[in-house]
Amino acid sequence: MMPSKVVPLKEISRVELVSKGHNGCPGCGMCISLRQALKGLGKNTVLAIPAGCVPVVAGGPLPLAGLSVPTILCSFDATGAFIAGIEAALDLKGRKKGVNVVGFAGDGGTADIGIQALSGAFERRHDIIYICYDNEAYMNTGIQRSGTTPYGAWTTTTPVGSLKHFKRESKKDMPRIVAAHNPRYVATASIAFPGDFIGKIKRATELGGPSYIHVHSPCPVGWRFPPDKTIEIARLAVLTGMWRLFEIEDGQYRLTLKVPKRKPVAEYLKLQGRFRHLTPADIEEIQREVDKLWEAQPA
Ligand SMILES: Cc1ncc(C[n+]2csc(CCOP(=O)(O)OP(=O)(O)O)c2C)c(N)n1
Ligand code: SF4
Repeated sequence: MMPSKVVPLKEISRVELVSKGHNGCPGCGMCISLRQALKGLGKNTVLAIPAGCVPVVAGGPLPLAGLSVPTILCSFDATGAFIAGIEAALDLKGRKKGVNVVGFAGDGGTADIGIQALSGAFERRHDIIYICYDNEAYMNTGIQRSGTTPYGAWTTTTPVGSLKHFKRESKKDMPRIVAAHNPRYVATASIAFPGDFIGKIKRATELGGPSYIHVHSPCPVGWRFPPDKTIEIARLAVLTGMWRLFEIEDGQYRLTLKVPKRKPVAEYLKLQGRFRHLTPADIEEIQREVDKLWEAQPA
């Protein structure tokens, strides 16, 4: 296994493949994920994006918005099938060399409705890169719960009134589900660690897929925090152990960021309105679960 290399900040590409003036919300973590991902991928990339917030950025009014790579808007449930088909067609025409075929989909489009197409594409071992931006809910249609919404969170389908109906189920572990397909590469990433994220994207492009990268992407609108806190919250997710940075290359696991002394999860939770209703006992419960998960997983 060759570990991915953290790209030093001054070596990150200055080329902007996401246009200025797009329609994404201020402080949107998904927009930052997309911008960072494309800096790692470069312009020889074909992108498939399903319904969700990402088409808002890719398909705004010209000439203000758009992406400077060929992009196809695919159906919500079929990102995996679209990129598999694009890759097969490029191969047939002898035009695949040097081209990254990439799906960039939300957690709803990946962990819930798109999981079958993703699983099929990975089982058939297509040379593709699938990036899931995880804003932990269906944001574009109004903040509904998804399989990756964490335990304890308010969403419009896990509402909190006098009865506390917050999300009772834990976060679906999508990277491990994909890892069970034995792809070339699986990694998690965070927009607060762009050098690590871009290094992992580059590793995926070198390997020749299938590769999967799951990037944690805070959403100020759905998580209820001011737009200037996006990176602070993304960083706290990692430093509290709520989000873990690792990679698995050809089955070999490696933690890519060691956190010697994790901060209390309360520091992460208290900055977000979606967790405002939690009692100290609820927070202790979340802390216990994070500790258990951290101890159970390889270091
Ligand atoms: C088959 C199908 N079902 C439902 C929808 C409606 N829909 C559009 S975007 C979306 C939510 C997408 O959520 P996610 O993938 O998490 O991306 P986000 O909106 O958070 O960016 C839904 C349910 C659709 N377009 N197609
Ligand atoms: S709702 Fe959230 S994910 Fe969607 S564009 Fe706005 S900040 Fe980004």
